[in-house]
Amino acid sequence: MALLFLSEADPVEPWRAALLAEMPDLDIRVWPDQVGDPGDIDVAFVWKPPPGELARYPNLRAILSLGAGIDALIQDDTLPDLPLARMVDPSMTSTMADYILLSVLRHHRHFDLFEREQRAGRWTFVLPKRPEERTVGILGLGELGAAAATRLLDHGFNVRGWSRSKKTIKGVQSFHGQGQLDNFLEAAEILVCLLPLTADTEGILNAALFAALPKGACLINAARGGHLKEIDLLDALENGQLSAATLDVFETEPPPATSPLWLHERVLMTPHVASYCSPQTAAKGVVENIKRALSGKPLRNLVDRNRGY
Ligand code: NDP
Ligand code: OXD
Repeated sequence: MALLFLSEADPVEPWRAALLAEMPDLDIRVWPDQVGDPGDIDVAFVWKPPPGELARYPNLRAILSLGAGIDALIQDDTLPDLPLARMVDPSMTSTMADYILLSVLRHHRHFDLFEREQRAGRWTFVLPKRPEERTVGILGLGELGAAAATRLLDHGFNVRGWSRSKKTIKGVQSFHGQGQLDNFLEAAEILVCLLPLTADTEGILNAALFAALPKGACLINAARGGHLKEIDLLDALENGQLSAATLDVFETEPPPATSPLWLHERVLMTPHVASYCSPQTAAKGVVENIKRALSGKPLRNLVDRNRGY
């Protein structure tokens, strides 16, 4: 049994230690130098493999993603038609909930305003509302969205979420489907995007959606750059429909030096760090999936390729 480890973003050593602690006889082959015979590879554990690369392994049985979002993987037409699992990890879930709470509080407590006012040499005194008086809307109530919703609820915010199917999360108002999107948006003073990037959700953060939000709403996008029409965001910030944005993800990462987002006084950019997985907490689930792949059992956190997530 050999596992291909392929990522230019994740150092292998912490993964090697954590995976071997769970499965001491695992043969880990690190791409590109330690692959050996491609025919030896049973399972691939990957983040953004070069297009075409995974088609080179004739005995591959499953693909495990190092990331929660698998949009880049399934855009590769040559990706073998094998079971594909996305990453679900307690550390990833909890660091995302932290990021969303931090970003929501920054807007809710007017720190975005205070940062601008300080730079302008102005002492501007504004008191926030109570969290109970602030409605936060979350697009996507899956693994990450549901955890963020619960963290915000614990903090006293009024939380609503939108998903494909109806959800029952205590205290969270659930909206679902295209037909309920406008109702969901009409009260969302702070809008968080935690959707997967699919054909249905690409470009969803656009002028029409912004127009359905309360005037002066804030946007937090921690999902994918492809969800956002940047030009529409810039217009909405210009005309006051949106008052501020926090962006963790971009169409091109990093954005080109010419992007107006870099210096925009109402935009906070973070470098795709909203959440991160920890080999120590994720290894158990990865090894469980390796064993499932080897014994032909269905993978956990299996991606439905037709749905796109
Ligand atoms: P999940 O698959 O667990 O959840 C996705 C949610 O989106 C579900 O609630 C799903 O609805 C909903 N959804 C999907 N399509 C639609 C649609 N067309 N209309 C309405 N709702 C829809 O994903 P995760 O929570 O694990 O991750 C979400 C995304 O977060 C990832 O795909 C990735 O892009 C991003 N991400 C970003 C990171 C960062 O550091 N910035 C790190 C990790 C992930 P339903 O439940 O009904 O199926
Ligand atoms: C992602 C990740 O999907 O970092 O963005 O896992």
